[in-house]
Amino acid sequence: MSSQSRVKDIDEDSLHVGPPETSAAGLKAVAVALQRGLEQAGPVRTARSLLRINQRGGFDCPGCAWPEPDGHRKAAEFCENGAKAVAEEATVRAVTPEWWDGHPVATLRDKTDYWLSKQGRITEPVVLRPGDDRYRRISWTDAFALVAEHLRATTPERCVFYTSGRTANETAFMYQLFARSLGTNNLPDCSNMCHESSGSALNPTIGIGKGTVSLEDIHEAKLVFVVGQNPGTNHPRMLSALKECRDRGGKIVAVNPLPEAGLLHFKDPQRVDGYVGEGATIADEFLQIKVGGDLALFQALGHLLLEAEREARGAVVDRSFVDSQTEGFEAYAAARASLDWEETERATGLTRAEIEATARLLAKSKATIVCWALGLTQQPHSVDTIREIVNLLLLQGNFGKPGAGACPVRGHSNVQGDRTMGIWEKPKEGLLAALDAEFGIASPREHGFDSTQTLAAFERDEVDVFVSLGGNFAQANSDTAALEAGMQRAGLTVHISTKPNRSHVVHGRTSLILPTLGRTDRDDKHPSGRQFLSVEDSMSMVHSTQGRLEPISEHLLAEPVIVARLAAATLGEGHPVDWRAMAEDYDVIRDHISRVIPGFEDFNRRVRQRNGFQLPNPPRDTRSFATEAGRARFTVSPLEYLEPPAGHLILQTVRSHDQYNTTFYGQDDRYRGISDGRRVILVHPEDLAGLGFEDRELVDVVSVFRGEERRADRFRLVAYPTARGCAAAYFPEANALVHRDLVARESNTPGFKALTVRFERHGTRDGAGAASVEGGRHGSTQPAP
Ligand SMILES: Nc1nc2c(c(=O)[nH]1)N[C@H]1C(S)=C(S)[C@@H](COP(=O)(O)OP(=O)(O)OC[C@H]3O[C@@H](n4cnc5c(=O)[nH]c(N)nc54)[C@H](O)[C@@H]3O)O[C@H]1N2
Ligand SMILES: Nc1nc2c(c(=O)[nH]1)N[C@H]1C(S)=C(S)[C@@H](COP(=O)(O)OP(=O)(O)OC[C@H]3O[C@@H](n4cnc5c(=O)[nH]c(N)nc54)[C@H](O)[C@@H]3O)O[C@H]1N2
Ligand SMILES: [Mo]
Repeated sequence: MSSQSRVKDIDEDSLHVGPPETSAAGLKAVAVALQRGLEQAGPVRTARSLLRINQRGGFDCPGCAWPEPDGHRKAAEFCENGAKAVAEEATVRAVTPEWWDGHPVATLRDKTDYWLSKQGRITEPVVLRPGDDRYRRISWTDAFALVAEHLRATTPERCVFYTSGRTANETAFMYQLFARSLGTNNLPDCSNMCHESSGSALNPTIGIGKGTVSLEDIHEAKLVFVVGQNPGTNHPRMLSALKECRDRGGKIVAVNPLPEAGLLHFKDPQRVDGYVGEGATIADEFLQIKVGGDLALFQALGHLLLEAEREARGAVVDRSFVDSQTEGFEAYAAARASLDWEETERATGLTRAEIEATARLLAKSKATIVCWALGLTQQPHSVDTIREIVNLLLLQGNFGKPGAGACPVRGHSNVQGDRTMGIWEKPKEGLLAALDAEFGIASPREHGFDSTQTLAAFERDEVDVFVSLGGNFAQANSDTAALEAGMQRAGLTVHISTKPNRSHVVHGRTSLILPTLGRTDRDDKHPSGRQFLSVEDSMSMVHSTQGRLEPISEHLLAEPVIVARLAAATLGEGHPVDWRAMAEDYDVIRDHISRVIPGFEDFNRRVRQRNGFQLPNPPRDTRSFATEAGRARFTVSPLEYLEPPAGHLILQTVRSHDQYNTTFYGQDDRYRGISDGRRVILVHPEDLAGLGFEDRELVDVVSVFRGEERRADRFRLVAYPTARGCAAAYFPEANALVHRDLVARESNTPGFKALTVRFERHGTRDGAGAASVEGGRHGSTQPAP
């Protein structure tokens, strides 16, 4: 057995709970980052990679989509979690064909994603054939031929091409071109589960599905809302921008059910004075809202702004902007003319005084930005909530002026770019027509599956081939048990991956794992020499990314090469697209993109500029709105919030400080004081008492949706200062509880932050002992390491 299989898996019985921290970053963050790097990659690779993160000519941090400052980059423009992401990829631990041979998949199904990922980087393609019990080595040529055989044996609408948002622009462009050449728009991606609600709200109201601010705007804003977001963990470099804003006199309002450390104080690890004391204050106001209460909050703020405007005409509402650039104001003003304060306080968990104080800050501010992330996107009424943010911004003319705008803070480092490149199950006609004209293909017009529809298609046995460009679909999506069972009935699953994960071991009847170069790896096996790729950040900046590290294995192929060879093998000689030319020289891909995707004209030259280039953004650039009416739209939504029945709480799911989505870097959720265990549910102490449970009690969790129940066993209750009536658990442990039909209206994004749950003392259920979905995969049943 190889040495790394001695990695100790999570043992839930070792759970440790201490007090939550009240400030983020600081010296500890630097120390943890370096230690993880040294453990995984050794000193030389750690130094080489950390010095190149987010530097010109270096690689884009695979951690998150927060932009890089373009004026003066610090020597190390990195954060603890970016460094951990890099260590995870730069590891020298190897998962070889011999490793797979020593680990039949049945044994791997008992492991957590922590253990799987810690085994290291996959070094060669492997296949698992029907009837076999483990993955075995396969040549690249045979692997591509096998996929081609399966794709050709079925019809395109039974094939699904999933993308995770780390995929670079060039790869994403080729991948969607491949799917459409084959004849399907089945292009679900992680953004279906992430910020889809933001796009669904922004596109029809402001004419673009992206944010409208730049990093400089955050610095210049007079007021920044940080709503439903935990930047200290998930976008740590954002804290520097918020601090800069405060240093220049701006105010910050944080809205969150959890008092997240990074929202309270920040110790700048780039500055010596950032190491001591409690750090700089981040939030001037912290609104500890109930999960799902934001729509009520933003409606109340709109009401109060209109009231303030009535008292001092012209002081609050930007009438000339509203009159010349928007429509729907009268209906909006009428809908917000009255307010039921009692219901607002119940929906938000906030007091009228708190909301009024926030409204005064807002009324006074001449430049406001609202930032938000998943706390707003994963609830039934998410799209309404985000439209309500747009209403507020429109009222005060907060578009197209410095320091103002909408800022959905994206997740995966290129999730926004993937959509720009055409990864979308509902493509616009313009894109398809441009593809057809450029390549002489006939793209299908029928819309494809998003991630939720893919889950349903798996359940109905309508998926023959599932190709996954990165990601861990089985763990990322809802209804884990049903999804895994469905995936296992598919004919072929293909995973283009860097590291082992759960999706590899709940595979289709035939399964392939195709190992690829990552962001940090050098990509130089091309006739025209070393290649680079490009990405788009949360603020629509496109720039190059190029790895420098020696790849862990000579057998790895770059993602564009894998996609090109898959396509060539499947579509055959006579196909009009020259896949090989694109794989040999990425400039060829970029030339195609420059003719197909608006905003990418002269791509090859502009991507080589010092800081790349910014994509056009009409609301920001020219205060114009490419909606149907050519104006920004006010909208009216009914009030909606989450109210659990008696004996139940609303459960939201969050990331720990030591994970990247379904990959766990470690077991230390430092800021929340929780370590060495993940099956926990954070509950307010008074709610615990009210429900008759005690801190640290072991419970089984039951979720309820439209009369159906889902169960997940053995979670530890932890008394925690969350908002009343609400609870929090980690993603993905809680995904087994999410019913597939619990989704946001319009965007179809799973309701990962809107579960209704109750607890049962572990083992006290009628007929206790019946296996439940996740019952077999908790620490205490792990085989001894
Ligand atoms: N280190 C690290 N970085 C990451 C990731 C990672 O896993 N690890 N993931 C990346 C990805 S793909 C994404 S999408 C982003 C995610 O970034 P975040 O959105 O910050 O991620 P979550 O952990 O889901 O945190 C959601 C936050 O919203 C709050 N919240 C929950 N419900 C509500 C609500 O109803 N109202 C309000 N106002 N707040 C609420 C939660 O308490 C929590 O603070 O991060 C990206 N960056
Ligand atoms: N309950 C709950 N569920 C959620 C969420 C939540 O907040 N709560 N958040 C949702 C969100 S926002 C998202 S974005 C999804 C995430 O869903 P995914 O994007 O599908 O999941 P990840 O965990 O980011 O994918 C990790 C895997 O990607 C592979 N990988 C890493 N780097 C590379 C690379 O460079 N190339 C390739 N080809 N592969 C690579 C590795 O094999 C690794 O195992 O999960 C969603 N699920
Ligand atoms: Mo995400």
